[in-house]
Amino acid sequence: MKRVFSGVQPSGVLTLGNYLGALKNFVRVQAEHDCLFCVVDLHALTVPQDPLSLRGNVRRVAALFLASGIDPDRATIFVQSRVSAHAEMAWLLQCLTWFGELGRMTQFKEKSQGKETFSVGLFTYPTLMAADILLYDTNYVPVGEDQKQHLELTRDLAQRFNRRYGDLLVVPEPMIARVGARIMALDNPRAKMSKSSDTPDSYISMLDDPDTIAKKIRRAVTDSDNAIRYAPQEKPGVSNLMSILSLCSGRSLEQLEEDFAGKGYGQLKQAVAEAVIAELEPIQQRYRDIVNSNTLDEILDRGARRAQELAAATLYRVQQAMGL
Ligand code: ATP
Ligand code: LTN
Repeated sequence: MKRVFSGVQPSGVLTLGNYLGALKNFVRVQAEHDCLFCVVDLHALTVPQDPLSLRGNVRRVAALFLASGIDPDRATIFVQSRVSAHAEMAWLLQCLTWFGELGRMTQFKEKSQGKETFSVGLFTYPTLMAADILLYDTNYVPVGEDQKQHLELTRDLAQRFNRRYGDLLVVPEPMIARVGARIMALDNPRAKMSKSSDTPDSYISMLDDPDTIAKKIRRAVTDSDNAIRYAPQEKPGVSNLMSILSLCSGRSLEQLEEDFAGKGYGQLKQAVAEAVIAELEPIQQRYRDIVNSNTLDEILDRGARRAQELAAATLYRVQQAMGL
C-alpha cells in the first residue's frame, strides 16, 4: 500500500475551504492507502497563538477529522508536537535548505508582508513541512493548490539529500484535486478562503449554524452580469459558488450550467446554501459527540505511538547517513 501524509494547522476553526480542499479528499483516499493525518500544532506557532485557544483548536481539528469520516481504524490521526522527530528532522533539513529558496516561498511573502516583525519560524516553516512528509516515506500528499510550492521544495530537498547521502528518502508527489483545490473568500473571490482571516464573512466555518451559512452565502460577492457560467478568471465569485455546489451536491460543473440556465444568482445562492448545510449538518452532529470524549484522547494516543515508531526509524537512518 502506498503511504499518504497530510497536515492541517490548528490556527482556527476549519473552513469550508479546508473541508473541500483537504478533509473530503482525506476521507476518499483512506480506503486504498496507508494514511497519516496530522494536526500540525508546531506550524501554528509560527504566528502568535494564545496557549488556551491553541490547545482547544488542536482538539477541534482532530474531532473534525473524525466527524468528517476519517476512520481511526484505517488511518493514523495524531498531533505533531507529540512526535519530537518532526522538530529534529526539520533542523537537519534546514541545514540542507538554501536561504534564498525559503525567501521565494509565496506563503512566507504573503504572511510577512507589511509586518514590522515576524518569527524565524515563519521563514523556516516549509522545512518543517518537508520534515513531516519525509519522515513517513510518503508517496502522496493530498493538499490544496496553495501548498504546491511547498511540495516542490520538499521534493527538491529529498532529491538533494539522496544525492548527497544515498538513496534514503522517498520523493513524494502532490495530490491536488481538479475542483475545490482553491476555494475563494466569499467577500473577495480573488483571495483564498482562509481560517485565519480577520473578517468572518469571508469564510464559512465548518461549525457555523445553518442561518449563518445561508446569510454568508447570500452576501457573497458575484458580478453584475447575470449568467451562471464557470469561468474562474472572468467570473470568480460565481465560479467559486459553482465549485462549492458541485462538490457538495456531486453534480458536475457542466451539469450545473445546464440546470441553472436562465436562472438568477438568488436561486444559485439558495441552492449553494442548502447543499452546504446538508453537507455540514451531519458532520456537526458527530463533532459534538466526539470533541469532549475520552475516545478522542485514546485515538490521539494510539496515533502518536504509531507515528513515533515510524518517524524514529527514518530519523535514525537520516542521522546515521549525515554522520551523527
Ligand atoms: P491559515 O488560514 O491559518 O493560513 P489554512 O487553512 O490556509 O490556514 P491549513 O490549515 O494548513 O492552512 O490548511 C490545511 C489544508 O487545507 C491544506 O491542504 C490547504 O491546502 C487546504 N486549504 C486551505 N485553504 C483552502 C482553500 N481556500 N481551498 C482549498 N483548500 C484549502
Ligand atoms: N503547510 C500546510 C500544512 C502542513 C502540511 C504538512 C500539509 C504542514 N505540514 C505536511 C501537508 C503535509 C498548510 O499551510 N496548509
